[in-house]
Amino acid sequence: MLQLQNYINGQLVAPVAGTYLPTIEPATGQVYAEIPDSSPADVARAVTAAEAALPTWRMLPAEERGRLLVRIAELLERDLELLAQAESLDNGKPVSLARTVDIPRAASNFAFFGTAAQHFASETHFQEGVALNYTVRHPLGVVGCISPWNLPLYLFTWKIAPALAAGCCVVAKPSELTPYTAFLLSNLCIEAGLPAGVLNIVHGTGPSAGQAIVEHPAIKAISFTGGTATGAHIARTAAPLFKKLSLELGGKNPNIIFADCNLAEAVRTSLRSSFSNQGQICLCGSRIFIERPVYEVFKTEFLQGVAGLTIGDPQEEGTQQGAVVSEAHLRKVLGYIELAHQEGGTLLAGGQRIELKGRCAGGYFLQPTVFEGLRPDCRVNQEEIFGPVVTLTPFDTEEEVLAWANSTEYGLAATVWTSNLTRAHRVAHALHSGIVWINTWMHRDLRTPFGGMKNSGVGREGGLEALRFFTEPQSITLKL
Ligand code: TXE
Repeated sequence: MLQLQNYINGQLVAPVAGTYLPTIEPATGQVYAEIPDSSPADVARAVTAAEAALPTWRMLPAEERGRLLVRIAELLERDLELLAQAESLDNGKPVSLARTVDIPRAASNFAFFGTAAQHFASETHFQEGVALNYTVRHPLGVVGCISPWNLPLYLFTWKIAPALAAGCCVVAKPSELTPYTAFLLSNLCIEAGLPAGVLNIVHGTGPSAGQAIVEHPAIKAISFTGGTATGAHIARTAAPLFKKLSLELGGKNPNIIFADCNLAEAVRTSLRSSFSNQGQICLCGSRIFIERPVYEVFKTEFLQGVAGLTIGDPQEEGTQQGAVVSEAHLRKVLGYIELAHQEGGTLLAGGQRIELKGRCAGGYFLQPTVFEGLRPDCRVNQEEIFGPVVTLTPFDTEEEVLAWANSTEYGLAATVWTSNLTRAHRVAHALHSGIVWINTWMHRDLRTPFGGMKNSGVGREGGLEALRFFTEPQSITLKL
């Protein structure tokens, strides 16, 4: 059986305690590999290696650091097919999605921050005849990056690349549910010639390896993406240690469809924003609000689209819907479907687990599910389900839909569909949401600030925001 190893001090190493955890292929329910069940001792080794590498790495010119990151991007592109297959195996997502979204984006993350480091500038404040104030941005030091299972390599590299570009050394942990592409990345870092200790990848569970990263006194910052409850726990642990925190947490994103929009485009894109990656993207829209005059036509066309989705073995080319990530997650999502019935919802599509035949007989497949008739304040419309389940709700006025859109504890992303430019901006500004897409979804420019309001997180990733996060500003004043 495939056995993954930690990547510490430039080498692939076994965990100190010698214990491993099974990892399961969601499409089959079968164990396909084992991963180090790392303990605080492994994290301590990784931190020691990172501290030793730091003085040289931070003093390297940004151009040289950038060249290494760009080299890693090239290797990710070279191995795109292998990595896409691995991501699909590990996560249950369609291989076509991994090939077109996850892996290309992981390569872009390295290429983007490899070059961004050379464009990073700090501020100067000149007081005429009195003083010159300037800001130096020092790398923070050794930082921790903890990522989730839904977009494994995509989100792992989204944290690691800016940290390395900023001159930090990194101890990173991928989700224990999806460790495979992070392991393959270790090999590519070795091949690229990344100096030993600059990046260390420790596998294992949240309560053991993850907690040790958050608690380690030499780790200056934590960049975390995951569930809101875990984020709150990490904040409680890190706050008394005065660590810098970037938390990208859950969402319960609204799609607002006004009657004057391009309806065909809104239906097509809403299908993607509802069910891409089996609805397991923090940016997925799960509450679809439709202006009443077009409610019935939207509903009919949307349901036709849902009926046309191909669900099956993620490794088959035509598959659009793969498996959800784990049995526990499948149960969680099924629990919300049951709750939607209890809360008085009308099931319009799906609602059941799917039992496939053959290779995928034991896999965690779920029908894309649509409900209507649920109150905007019910639990199904307030809590993050993070699966292929959406609700449709008609609305009559802009005020009403804004109140509903803003009524959850989350504020990550929203989409607005309208051809009225004035309304588009007015509604966007009124949404309590870190990201608003108008007539599109998941359109990403890596320079823009990425993150959520309210319980969707603290801080922003992306572009200069990420480089600022991983650096410590120092203000220096020279009297003239
Ligand atoms: O994520 P966790 P889970 C949401 C989604 C999902 C729910 C729970 O609603 O159903 O969260 O998912 C590590 N110290 N999202 O439980 O636990 C863990 O090992 C340090 C939204 O699977 O948040 C993994 O690497 N680390 C989301 C990472 O945290 C800890 C993506 C995320 O796992 C830790 C994923 C600890 N004490 C889930 N405990 C998004 N925003 O995209 C766990 N971890």
